[in-house]
Amino acid sequence: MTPEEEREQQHREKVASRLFSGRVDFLLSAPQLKFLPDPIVPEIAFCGRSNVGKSSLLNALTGRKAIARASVTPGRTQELNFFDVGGEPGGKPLFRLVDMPGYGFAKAPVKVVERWKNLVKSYLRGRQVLARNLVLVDSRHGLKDVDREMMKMLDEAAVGYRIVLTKTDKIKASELERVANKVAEEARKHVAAYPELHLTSSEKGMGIEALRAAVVADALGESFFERG
Ligand SMILES: Nc1nc2c(ncn2[C@@H]2O[C@H](COP(=O)(O)OP(=O)(O)OP(=O)(O)O)[C@@H](O)[C@H]2O)c(=O)[nH]1
Ligand SMILES: [Mg+2]
Repeated sequence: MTPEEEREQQHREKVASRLFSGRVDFLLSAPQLKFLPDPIVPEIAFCGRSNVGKSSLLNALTGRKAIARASVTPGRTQELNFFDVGGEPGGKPLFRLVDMPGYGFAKAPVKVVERWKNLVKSYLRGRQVLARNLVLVDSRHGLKDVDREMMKMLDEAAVGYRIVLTKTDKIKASELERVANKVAEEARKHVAAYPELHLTSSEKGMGIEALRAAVVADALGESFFERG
């Protein structure tokens, strides 16, 4: 990055962090499609395998310790959970974050898994206001077949997504580089995937500010950062 680009990026991160330090409210949990909120603002969805760190990342981005668990069983999201970001409390938000149930949860009964899967798929395929997906991948494990399946589905639905490596505090830098290169190489074969990966740790804060800026840009456009 040139010094000019670096200043611009710092500005974007500052604007995004200020937005997230304002209003973030839990809106509702939707166990079925018919309970989705009216599609009135852009939405950014968090998907990924069970336990990959979706709810933790949502907490880290919003700077709230446990907002993504306010209304759900700890550590196991079972519904689509919507959060209003920006705007006046009680009024129309600027955009929404959507915490999703994880896929590939082996211990859940088959019927329950099928129900979550259908809910997630229907939402991802049919939601007009869905601006972007974050596909979370555990940095220790890299891509698994269930992730590839999800990415293929998003490619087909033509829903753009960012791949976010999580829990980077848990592995060595050399190992992280190896996994990141491998995932990036595979991502290039997926038409709807962003070429650059996000390396994050919700625990240590790594990559969180940059991801905040990316999420705000995806939801509201680059013009939101314009000075003046
Ligand atoms: N060390 C470390 N642990 C993390 C990080 N992010 C999440 N975890 C831990 O990983 C576990 C799962 O995190 P969740 O955020 O509940 O994962 P999830 O993807 O929402 O899980 P489901 O809702 O079941 O799909 C928790 O014990 C977290 O504390 C991280 O960046 N670093
Ligand atoms: Mg969760």
